[in-house]
Parts: sequence; structure tokens; C-alpha cells
Amino acid sequence: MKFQKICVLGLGYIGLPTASTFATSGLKVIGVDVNASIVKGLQNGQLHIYEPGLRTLVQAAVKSKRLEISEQAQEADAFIIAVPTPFYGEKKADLKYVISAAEAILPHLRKGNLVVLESTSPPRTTLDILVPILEKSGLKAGVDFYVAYSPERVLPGQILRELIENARVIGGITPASAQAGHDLYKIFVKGEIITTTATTAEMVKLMENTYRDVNIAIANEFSRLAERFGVDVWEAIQIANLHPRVNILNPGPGVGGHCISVDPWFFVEAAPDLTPLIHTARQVNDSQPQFVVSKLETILNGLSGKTISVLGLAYKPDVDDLRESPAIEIVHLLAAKGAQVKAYEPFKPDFPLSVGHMAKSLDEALAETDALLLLVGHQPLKTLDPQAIKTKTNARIMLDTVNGWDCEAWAAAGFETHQLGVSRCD
Ligand code: SAJ
Repeated sequence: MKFQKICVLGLGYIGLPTASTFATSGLKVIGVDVNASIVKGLQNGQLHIYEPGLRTLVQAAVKSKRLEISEQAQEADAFIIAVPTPFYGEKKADLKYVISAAEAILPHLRKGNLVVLESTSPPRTTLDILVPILEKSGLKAGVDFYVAYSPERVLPGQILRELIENARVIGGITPASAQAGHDLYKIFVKGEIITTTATTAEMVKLMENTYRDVNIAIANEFSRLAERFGVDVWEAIQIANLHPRVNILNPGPGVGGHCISVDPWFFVEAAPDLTPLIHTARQVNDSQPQFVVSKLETILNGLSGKTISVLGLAYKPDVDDLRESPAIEIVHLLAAKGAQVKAYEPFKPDFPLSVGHMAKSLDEALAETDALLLLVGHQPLKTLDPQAIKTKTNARIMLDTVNGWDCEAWAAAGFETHQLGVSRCD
């Protein structure tokens, strides 16, 4: 199948890089978002999200006139839906954006078109939700037009490279639909393109993130066991991983972001009777912030009235994304215990924290405090020199939850050192 013009619905972390990459690969692309201020900003070359290299790519695509930003969908050869599938209250998937994007395509759907869903979705969403909406056009899916599911699998911080280089899975509601999807993504994907059924592709996406979540949950549980048995979990994991068939991930203050902390719930919601392991792993990771706060409480002999310098708020190292961040939850738990929080996030120093104090600089966060709590292994935080830090703070206690600091060096600088997953760290 040949494509000249496509319409990408949803201009977030996935839709915007995808639309821009198709445009710079020679297609005419209509990038659609329902948020008027995002549309206006992008039309003027201003981005609402940060991803390395994205600004330059979008500006080049807009300047070439191959990427047009609009609030309205238009007729096109293919439509890509890349809207969020958030979670609400009871850990249930909210498909309202997928539904409204499909409805926005309806008036423009023509024979021979391809519709691709990229949003992470519960199993069977393409068949049971998307297809019935599109068939309200009077056209028959798989006969008059093609439908496929192709999940994004790119890592925030590496999106532009991974979009092109990663293997891509394309699941069609028919083999011809999968082939049409293959022909579309072949335009820029350099990694292998694997075609399969739509429901398989949906499951593959959820399985990848669930596998990672379960692996991190076991690492977090190992960190608790190591503390109980007087072992350094970081050393133990490193040694275990020398086994050729073992690859344990890292413990930490919890699992955040909008993917790994959310996607496993799609399985739990869809089949609660079949998912005790997945459910428990989610609970283990969700309780890790509480574990960190309890550890600090023990170290400080209570938290009430103490001032804690929280270093790092992002959901993972070297990104400015704070969505579902365990660090934010830790701030709330500390405040609930009566501690004063001074938080510092080098990648987003102006974040509007609802409790505690957001320090504009590291020096401000370090002054007048009782303990330093490292929650994110950002490069600028990992490389802090304890000898220099001790001149900026009156705190002499530190707790490192990400194996970011060298205990010996901090102890040599006069700090009482503590690490997650280690019974004694000096
Ligand atoms: N984390 C740990 N220990 C680790 C690794 C990660 O505690 O060893 C934590 C991080 O600090 C973070 C969370 O897990 O809070 C998730 O971070 P991540 O880097 O594992 O993953 P994401 O959410 O940034 O991106 C994932 C990726 N999925 C996989 O690696 C299987 C990415 O490829 C997906 O495209 C993305 O989810 C997505 O959009 O679904």
C-alpha cells in the first residue's frame, strides 16, 4: 500500500515524534490535538513536552510545511491514534480519548484507508472498541478499510532514536491490515517489523511492561530481605547477574512513570482471576515509597519536626517527567508524618509541589536540614562531591535509595551513611 498523506491524532510524547518523523520522511502529515493551546504553541514552534532532539525535529517538520498542526482531523490515506489511555480511581483503563479519536476519524474514513491504534490498551480493544466505532461509517473493517494495532515501545529520553531503530510489532485485524501497517511504518522504521494479530500485539505491549514491573518488584523485595539478613543487595544482585540466565533489575524508591506503573493493571482489570502474581508485584512496587519512609523514620528516630532534603523528584534518572513519580509520593508521606520537606529537582526546579517547599537550587535545598534523601539517580546528583556538600549543609545523615552515592566517600566526609537494601553501608 502507498501513503501520501496521514493524520496523527494526539500530539503527546508518542504522537508528536511519530508525526514529525513521518513528515521529515516525506509524507504530508496532519498532526491533530484537541487541546487548542498545544495546537497554537506547536504552530509557533513551541513544544509542551521535553524530549531530547524533539524541538529541532518538530520545527524542521513544521518549517518544511509537511507537518501541519490542527484541531481537526482531515481525509487522509492513514490515521494513527496516539492518545493517552489513563487510569482512573479503581485502577480501570479510561478509553475515552481512544473513543473520541475514533469518532473524530469517522467522517473522514474512506475505502482503502488504514487506521492504526498506538495507545497502550487492554487486550481486545482494537476488535471490541475501535472496530465497532469505525464501522458506524457504513464501511466494513478488514474488507473496505484496514485496521491495525501497533504499540509504541520507545524509552522516554531516547524516543527519537528508538522510534526508528527498535523492532516494531504490527497486529492487523486481518493479514492484509497487518501488511498495510507494515507498509506504513516501513517508511521510517529501521528495526525489524513483525506482523501478527491485533490482540497479540496488544498483549505483547502489556507483557513487556508487566515483565519489567514484576522483575523490579522482586528486586525491591530482595532489598527488604537483604536488610533483614545483613546483606548488601546491590552487591548480591551484581553477583547473581553473573549467572548467564539471571538478569535482576534494580531496587529503588518505587516504580513510576505513565507506563510500567500503569500497564500491568490493564491485565488485572481484564482478568482478575488469572493475575495474582501481576497484582502482587504492583502492590510490592506501590508500597516501596512507604518502605523508604519507614526506613528514614527509624534512622532519624521519628520524622515529626525534622527537615528532609529530598534530592530528585522525577520518575526516573535524567528526565524531567514527574508523572506517577514515587518521589512525589514519598514527599507526601514525609509531610504526613510531620516532616518539613525541602525538595530539589535539577530537571524541573520550578515544579509546583503541593506540599513541602520546592527549592530553586541545590544550595537552598541543602541549607538548614536534618538529612539528605537521594531518590533519583540523576547524573548531576550522583556526581555530587561529599566533601563539597558538607560545607553547604548542617545535615550529617544521608539515605541513598538508588545506589547513587559511594558510602565510603560520604562516610569519609563525616556523614552517617545509609542505603536502601543495605543493613549498614559505611
Ligand atoms: N525502575 C526501577 N528499577 C529498574 C528500572 C526501572 O525501579 O531497574 C523504575 C524507574 O525508576 C521508573 C520505572 O521503574 O520509576 C519505569 O522506568 P523504566 O525506565 O523501566 O521504563 P519507562 O516507564 O520509562 O518506559 C517503559 C519501557 N518499557 C520497557 O522497557 C519494557 C519503554 O520501552 C516503553 O516504551 C514505555 O515503558 C512505555 O511507553 O510503555
